[in-house]
Amino acid sequence: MSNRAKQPPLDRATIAQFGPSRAYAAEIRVDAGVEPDKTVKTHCCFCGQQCGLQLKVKDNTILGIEPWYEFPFNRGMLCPKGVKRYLQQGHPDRLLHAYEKSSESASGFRELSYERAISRVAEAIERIQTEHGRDAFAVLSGASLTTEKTYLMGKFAHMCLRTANIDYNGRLCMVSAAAGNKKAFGIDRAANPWTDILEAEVVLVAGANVAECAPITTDYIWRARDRGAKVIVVDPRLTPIARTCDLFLPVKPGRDTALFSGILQLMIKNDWLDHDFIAKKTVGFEALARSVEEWTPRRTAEVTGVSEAAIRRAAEWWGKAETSFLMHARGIEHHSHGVMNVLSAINIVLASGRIGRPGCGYATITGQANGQGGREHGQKCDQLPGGRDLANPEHRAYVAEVWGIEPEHLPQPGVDAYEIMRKAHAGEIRGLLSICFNPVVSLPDNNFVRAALQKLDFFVAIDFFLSETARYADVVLPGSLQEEDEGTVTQVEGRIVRINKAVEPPADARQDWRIIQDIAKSLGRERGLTFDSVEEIFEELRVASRGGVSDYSGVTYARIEEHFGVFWPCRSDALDGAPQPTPRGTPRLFEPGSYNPVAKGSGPFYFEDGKARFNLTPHHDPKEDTDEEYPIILTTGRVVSQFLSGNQTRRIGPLVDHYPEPKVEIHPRLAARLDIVDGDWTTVESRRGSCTLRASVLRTIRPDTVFIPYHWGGRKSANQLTISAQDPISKIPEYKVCAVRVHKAEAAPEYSDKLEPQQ
Ligand SMILES: Nc1nc2c(c(=O)[nH]1)N[C@H]1C(S)=C(S)[C@@H](COP(=O)(O)OP(=O)(O)OC[C@H]3O[C@@H](n4cnc5c(=O)[nH]c(N)nc54)[C@H](O)[C@@H]3O)O[C@H]1N2
Ligand SMILES: Nc1nc2c(c(=O)[nH]1)N[C@H]1C(S)=C(S)[C@@H](COP(=O)(O)OP(=O)(O)OC[C@H]3O[C@@H](n4cnc5c(=O)[nH]c(N)nc54)[C@H](O)[C@@H]3O)O[C@H]1N2
Ligand code: SF4
Ligand SMILES: [Mo]
Repeated sequence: MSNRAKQPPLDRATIAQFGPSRAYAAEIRVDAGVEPDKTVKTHCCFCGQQCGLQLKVKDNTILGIEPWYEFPFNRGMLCPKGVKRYLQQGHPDRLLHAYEKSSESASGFRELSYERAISRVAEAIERIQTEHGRDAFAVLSGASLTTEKTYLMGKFAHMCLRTANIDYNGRLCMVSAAAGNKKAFGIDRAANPWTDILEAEVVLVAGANVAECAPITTDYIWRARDRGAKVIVVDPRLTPIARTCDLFLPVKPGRDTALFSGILQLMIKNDWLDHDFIAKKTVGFEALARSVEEWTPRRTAEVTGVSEAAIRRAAEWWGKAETSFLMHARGIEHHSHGVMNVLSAINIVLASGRIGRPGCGYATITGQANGQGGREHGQKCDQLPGGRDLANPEHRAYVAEVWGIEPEHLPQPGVDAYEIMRKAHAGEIRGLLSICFNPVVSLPDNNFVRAALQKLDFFVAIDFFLSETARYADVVLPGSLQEEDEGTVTQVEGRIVRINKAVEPPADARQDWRIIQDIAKSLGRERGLTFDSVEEIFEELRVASRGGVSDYSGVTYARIEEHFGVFWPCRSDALDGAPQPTPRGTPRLFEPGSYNPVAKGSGPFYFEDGKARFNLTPHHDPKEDTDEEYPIILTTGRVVSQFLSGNQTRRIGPLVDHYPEPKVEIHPRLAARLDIVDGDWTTVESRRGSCTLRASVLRTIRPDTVFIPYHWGGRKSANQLTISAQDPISKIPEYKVCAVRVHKAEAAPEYSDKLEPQQ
């Protein structure tokens, strides 16, 4: 219960928080002097920080939020999105019923009963799989779903539909980091809890706009800085965190491998290395050392656009530090050589020996709410629960046994999310179920994606707001908001936390896992998909993950509640001869004696010999570099008040007011050359599409680069321009570099400044 003073009565300010337009005019039901029936401790539905907060609930309505000061990660702090998230519930755009496509209705859809919608989906699946084979029906899933749901989605695809083709939106997000971490450490998780940031002498932030995208992490970095840490930021833009750093390296987009190789070259030359660690705990250093010899400061400066002096200073600070923390995010990962970038960052961590100790850390910053848990339990195209591999016979046998099927029953690995679109376009995939994914906005070169969706025989989307993607669906099913269900998610540190249910889904809307089970039942293939509760799913997931790298077998809901989360791997008490798990699991990886199901030797890393791997990381230019025709680099990303495809945050008035429209960030020198002034309508063209937006002329970006945030659809979508080139290992798209030309628009576009939340 709130012990704060009562809120003032409904007033203009309160109404204003819903924003100006009807689309944002959520029913006014603010906490205006109303005492809630209950407050529910849970977590934010948006990013991977997974801030703890409390929802205030009265009569199945969320009135607002209260801080949850005791939750240790964010200690009550929230960013603007977390504060306003509750305005989604009861929003007039909320899908309350199932819909089917109809040419007779002006909206293009007509309502149908939930039961009829489910049987339409089942009939379509049956027909497509009978006529075209099981793999002709594909599934796209999402990492904003709870871990229980992601586990269920993998089981639904692999055991019920028996299709090879399931993949998820983390393909656009975490896969370069995941592949790099697995190659170097054998495990894919932040190596340290965030409290280790506070102990670091040097904090290196590469390709991460932490102040806008991982806001709570800013607090950790600033607290470290207050204790004397030096902060180094690598980004083509002077982001808010960069404005407060000690050393800024304004790298040219797509050149991070060269930069890290240059730093390593200086570390070797000056002997800023941990020889003991390298000898005892790693393999591959010699070959790497030879390969980076060519990365002299001069050459590194030429390729990266960062001054030699800055490179030398970064290497010296990093090289000489006693403790340090390196973190990176999509800025180095969204590339056709994203895995190489990640590996080159890991190389300088391993060479320093500063990992697996207090104050010595490394992490990739997880993006989506469950970007971590959502990539562990079988909704990736090559994966089974527990981080197991679909291609590995032992792994198949283990999971098949848990599921009570023969291993041959499991399909072989399928294709990635973008390849699913290519196969749809080619007519090989005929049907698609998409849940928690808005590919029409979020995939690169999205004119192609739209064309692919139009070729499908049948498409069903499960969402709570009609997304740009759901508009292409034959059937739309009303799923659940995060606050309408319970479960677990794994946040940025590898900490598994509890999502608690605050309200019931309205009208015909159903919890997502029930919808999936209803489809299975209607297909007559419900075996293994008859769970009665979310906890029952979790209990099975514990068994299915046991012995895998992502081992959750020792995690229980009660333990999570008791300890403000449990860090995986956490093995079951019940395993023969296993050590008792520490109640909080494994907050810091790679410590001597910490649980490791893979290493047979004495080393702490997740390979049989227990040793980490150095990897060779040759530099490659981006797939589409600039040329005379397209002379400017486009890079894309985020702003603080909008989230991902924007299907949620473009409906929250105060967030829209904060940043209503995408703008093109452009340096004054480039703007002057193009005769563009701040606020001018500006056309950005690539080989794939063009987009006219207002210019935001500012000094915080490299003059050879423009930046557009991608949270909008239709004609405002940055992904009309981006390239579908992918990393060969991780298959992540190259969102961070393509070539464009820029000019002042002849006239304002017809959509002008109008707010278009639902185009
Ligand atoms: N407000 C908000 N927060 C979010 C999200 C959101 O949509 N909105 N999304 C969440 C998700 S899913 C994710 S993945 C994370 C993403 O979090 P971030 O990765 O921090 O965000 P981005 O804006 O995608 O890119 C980060 C930075 O990379 C820089 N960059 C571009 N090209 C390069 C390059 O070649 N090298 C380097 N070193 N840097 C480069 C950009 O200038 C940008 O500042 O944020 C999460 N948090
Ligand atoms: N140009 C460019 N493009 C990018 C990026 C970039 O930096 N630049 N970043 C990429 C990254 S890192 C990411 S993560 C992707 C994200 O791309 P998407 O995953 O497509 O974006 P979301 O907005 O999360 O889409 C999720 C959809 O599911 C719905 N949804 C959310 N939660 C739930 C739920 O619990 N149940 C159900 N049923 N539905 C739910 C939302 O309403 C929304 O329509 O975008 C990528 N696209
Ligand atoms: S969006 Fe991320 S940082 Fe902001 S409140 Fe939610 S979880 Fe915390
Ligand atoms: Mo992401």
